[in-house]
Amino acid sequence: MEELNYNNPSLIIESANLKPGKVVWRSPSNIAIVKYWGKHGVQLPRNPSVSFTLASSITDTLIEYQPKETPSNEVELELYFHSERKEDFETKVKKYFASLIDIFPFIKQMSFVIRTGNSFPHSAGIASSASAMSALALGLCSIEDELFGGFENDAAFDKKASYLARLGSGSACRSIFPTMSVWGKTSHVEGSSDLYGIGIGDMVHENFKDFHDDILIVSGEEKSVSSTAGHALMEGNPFAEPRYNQARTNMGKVIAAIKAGDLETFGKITEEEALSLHAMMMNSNYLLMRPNSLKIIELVREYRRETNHPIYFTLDAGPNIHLLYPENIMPEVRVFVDEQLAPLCVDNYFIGDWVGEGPEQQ
Ligand code: 2P0
Repeated sequence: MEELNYNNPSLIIESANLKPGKVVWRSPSNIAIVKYWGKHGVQLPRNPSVSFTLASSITDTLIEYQPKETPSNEVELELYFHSERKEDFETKVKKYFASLIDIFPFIKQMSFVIRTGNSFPHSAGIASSASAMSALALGLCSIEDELFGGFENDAAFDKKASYLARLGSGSACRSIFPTMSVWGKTSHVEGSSDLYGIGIGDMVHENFKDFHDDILIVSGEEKSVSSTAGHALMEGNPFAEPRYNQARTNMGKVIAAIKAGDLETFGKITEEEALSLHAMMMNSNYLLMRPNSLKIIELVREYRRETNHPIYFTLDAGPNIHLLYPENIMPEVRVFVDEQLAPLCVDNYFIGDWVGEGPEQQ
């Protein structure tokens, strides 16, 4: 595997130069087409994955830093989520920062206050780890940039941010780039790596660049199995190896379809991947779909048969349905969603999202 060592003992500030500062990043969530499900080592994927970067499902994160009153090896950090101290998330971020001290020794010299919030309601049941952890990783890279400079170019910055985001949450490393990203070594994409995501926007056919993702909220309940537990379950799953091979093969097929603008192949693989992910969970005795998830899937397939429209579903490791389709059929699809699918959602709620331009520094 590729060697990449970001450990850098020289990222320590002379105490005379320690000054307070702040950075703000807005970073999006992403939706996987070929799914990452199963990991090993330090946040390394068992198979490559590819995702759409979203536009409206975002996390805003402000990191304020100031010199510690007394230097120590402890991470000093307070975290406010939508203006309220959130201790469980704070503990997670503290651990994350502590794990990065060899890469960013300046973490030990500072005390941090993090103010963060999501555009989507907590009850939407959307995994926020991709947007949240990518925003934090970008923030830390910006602090490095402000204090030490030294990034050769934007690509070097993005690569490091993606690497660090991966250490926070695997899927987060795909949120750094516009349009679409690939994470995990695959012969089908040059430059791909298990260590960080790469942007593949330049190889995406026009047909996919204006895709919509209507996220249909079938249940707002907490996930019954966390991602960490879900990945771990793959270790004892007798279908794990065939599943990883299926994902590797699907990467080849879907990357070719993404380049060629082949909506049909794209759609077939997208749905197969979603159902295969859920089949893995069912094999571990978890049923993550709800009755309305299945009703929506049936309705989408029926609507596709009747209209011939390129409209496809996918799911994360939960009951909500992501409805993927191109902009040109949006007016018609929205009638279908409003009349037939929204009534199957909690309070008729869905989030109209679309393919996005990636993170922004504020
Ligand atoms: C994905 N998911 O590719 C897959 C599909 C959910 C279903 O990546 O343990 O939160 O933080 O590395 O990234 C969710 O897992 O897991 C996920 P960790 P993560 O988007």
